Amino acid sequence: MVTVQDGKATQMRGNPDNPYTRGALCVKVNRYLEHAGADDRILYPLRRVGPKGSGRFERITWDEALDEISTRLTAIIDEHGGEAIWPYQGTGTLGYLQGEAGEAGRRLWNALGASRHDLNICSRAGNYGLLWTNGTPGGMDPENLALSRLILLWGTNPLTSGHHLWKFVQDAQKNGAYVVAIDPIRTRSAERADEHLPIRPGTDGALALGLLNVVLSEGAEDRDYLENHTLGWDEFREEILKYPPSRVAEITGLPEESIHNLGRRLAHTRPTAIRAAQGIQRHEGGGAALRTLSCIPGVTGDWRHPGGGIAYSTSGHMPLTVDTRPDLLARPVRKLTMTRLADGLENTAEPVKCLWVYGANPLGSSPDQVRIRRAMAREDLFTVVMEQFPTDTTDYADIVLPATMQIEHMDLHAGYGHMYLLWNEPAVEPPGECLSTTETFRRLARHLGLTEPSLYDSDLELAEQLLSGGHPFLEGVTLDRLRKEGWVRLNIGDPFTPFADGFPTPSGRLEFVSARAVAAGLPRIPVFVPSMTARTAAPAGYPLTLITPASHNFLNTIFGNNPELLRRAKGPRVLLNAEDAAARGLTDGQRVRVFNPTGEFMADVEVSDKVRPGVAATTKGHWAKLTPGGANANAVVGERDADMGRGPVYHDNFVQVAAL
Ligand SMILES: Nc1nc2c(c(=O)[nH]1)N[C@H]1C(S)=C(S)[C@@H](COP(=O)(O)OP(=O)(O)OC[C@H]3O[C@@H](n4cnc5c(=O)[nH]c(N)nc54)[C@H](O)[C@@H]3O)O[C@H]1N2
Ligand SMILES: Nc1nc2c(c(=O)[nH]1)N[C@H]1C(S)=C(S)[C@@H](COP(=O)(O)OP(=O)(O)OC[C@H]3O[C@@H](n4cnc5c(=O)[nH]c(N)nc54)[C@H](O)[C@@H]3O)O[C@H]1N2
Ligand SMILES: [Mo]
Repeated sequence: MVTVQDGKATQMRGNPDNPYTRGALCVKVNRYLEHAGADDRILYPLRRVGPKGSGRFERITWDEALDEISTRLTAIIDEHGGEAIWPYQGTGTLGYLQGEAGEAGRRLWNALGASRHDLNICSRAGNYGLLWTNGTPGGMDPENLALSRLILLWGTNPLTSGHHLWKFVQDAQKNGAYVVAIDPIRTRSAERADEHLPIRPGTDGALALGLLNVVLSEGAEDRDYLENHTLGWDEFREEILKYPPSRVAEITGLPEESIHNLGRRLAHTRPTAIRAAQGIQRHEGGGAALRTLSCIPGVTGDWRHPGGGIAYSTSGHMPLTVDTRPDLLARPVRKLTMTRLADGLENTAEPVKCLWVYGANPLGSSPDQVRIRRAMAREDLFTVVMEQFPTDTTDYADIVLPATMQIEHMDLHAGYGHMYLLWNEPAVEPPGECLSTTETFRRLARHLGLTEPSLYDSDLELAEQLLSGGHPFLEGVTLDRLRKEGWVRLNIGDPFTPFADGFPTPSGRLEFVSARAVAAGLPRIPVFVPSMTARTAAPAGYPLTLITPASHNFLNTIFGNNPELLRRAKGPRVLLNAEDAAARGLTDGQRVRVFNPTGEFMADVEVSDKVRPGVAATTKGHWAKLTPGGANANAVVGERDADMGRGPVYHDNFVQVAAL
């Protein structure tokens, strides 16, 4: 809710009537209006005047910008074909109109024959893991955590990365639920849990099998559920039997007793909810980890009970129709992978000649910063960035187009942590000459002389199309109602029991054995796949596993230039256990290099018992150019793939830490 006086937004609050947020905003969004009016906001189209990377620009008009873009794009398409254009869309906004959920702009890219873009940077490996088992990445309604008796916060730190969920955890705790955080770091959330299991990174699949091993020893598997609702139990059971707690203790670095105890709790507590989010799957075994975790409710029968099951992302349940008009493509085109930007730009056989970045900040957020920086400096690469702020990435743009923020444009949102649709009505006029994503693409289409009518659909027309699919979850959900009420809960019943009528898998059952996984080259049943750092001996000289989760003060790299939030973040820090700090002669507060053969960044050491020996922890989100040394944590993250969907491996890299 935004209060506007004389055309200016003066106050922003959460709506206390909203059942999911109950009116609370987070540390970052509390400063949203300050951010929208910040001095460094980009207000006009810009053309580069200095060398790439210098961030030196001159102001130009929209017409000049669109002329230059049209000329360059047309020449590139004539000479190299449309596939030489890479529309690099990120998660800056998840909106269905202006952002990634609706693949904003894709109709125009299809009309131009541009390469497709696989936005796999966030949750892809886990999505697949769940898909093989349940047929969908969607699972529990996170609100139902309030009904759980045992909650496993598995590789997620909701008090930092999605604090609305915490109210439901607290409701459950008040009703006597036991909460366990499984995380190599003792996070804010772990501190408020009843128990913290400081697992060795990348070994979660083994823990899941070990817990199920105890469930079997207790004779607590739900035989009726296994018989009637699952596929392949006998085979999966054999796998579970290979992981007694003693073996799992060795793999995970957890005390055998803790595994026994939690296994017994899991065996005898219904309903049990597993909340796993994206953190756990940012490593080479991430997909397999989610696949294994998602089998737990199949064994315990938890899907029978509201408050039982696994909650990962709710986006898999969203019933909106996104029509990107693939029929506008004259012929099939290649798909380029978001997490492989350096590789993509280094490809000389089929070169990328135009990189079009929107809602993304690859120089801050994508893996292998050093190579990306080098590749983006290529003089023959025409780079356009639609942005709100002068980021690390805009510094390499040829043309920067000023973009609106949430309070200035229209959007339809769903989100990935709840079961509502939300309408975003613009509250104020855009400042300067900022344009929304949809309007920018409509103007570009006109400038290019394209006649396809669907490229000119208005925001309201697009919203109507999104709601037009006739999905049962949309019964009673109209655009009018959304605009009037602001948000509408999907028509899913309350409490929502997603698999009451079976699973959307080929067999209609929860699949321990998956023929589709086999067809994708994966094992028939979930097996433990350790991360790279858990699987291989550390290379000489780089003994520490670095994990780089969400910062409390930034949203990915968004807000990374807000002075107050930067101050609160206290600079990039790297947490080291006292043992690891002492072995390197490092003291608390000391500035250090964190490095490996991929690159290096600087940070201040925090000596802390929050991390286990062998693990170093920092956060994502710091802008490279605002950091000493000009690099952030992604300078040491390799461009490697997770086991499924080519997901990124942000929490799966070996490093060394040393004094400057
Ligand atoms: N404040 C804030 N909130 C955010 C974001 C932000 O940048 N800042 N980003 C948003 C986005 S885009 C996303 S995708 C979500 C992500 O939110 P989360 O899923 O919570 O993801 P992460 O912060 O990456 O990691 C969560 C936890 O996983 C732990 N972890 C790392 N590796 C392992 C492992 O191998 N096993 C286990 N068990 N735990 C592990 C980390 O220590 C960390 O505490 O957050 C969203 N919310
Ligand atoms: N080391 C490390 N790196 C990570 C992660 C990690 O855990 N560790 N997490 C990864 C995850 S989960 C994600 S989702 C990615 C995010 O990576 P990206 O998708 O690149 O997201 P951001 O870095 O937040 O950059 C988004 C940019 O979009 C801009 N923006 C916001 N709204 C709009 C809009 O409406 N229009 C336009 N044109 N621009 C807009 C913002 O100003 C911002 O600069 O980062 C990944 N990077
Ligand atoms: Mo994400």
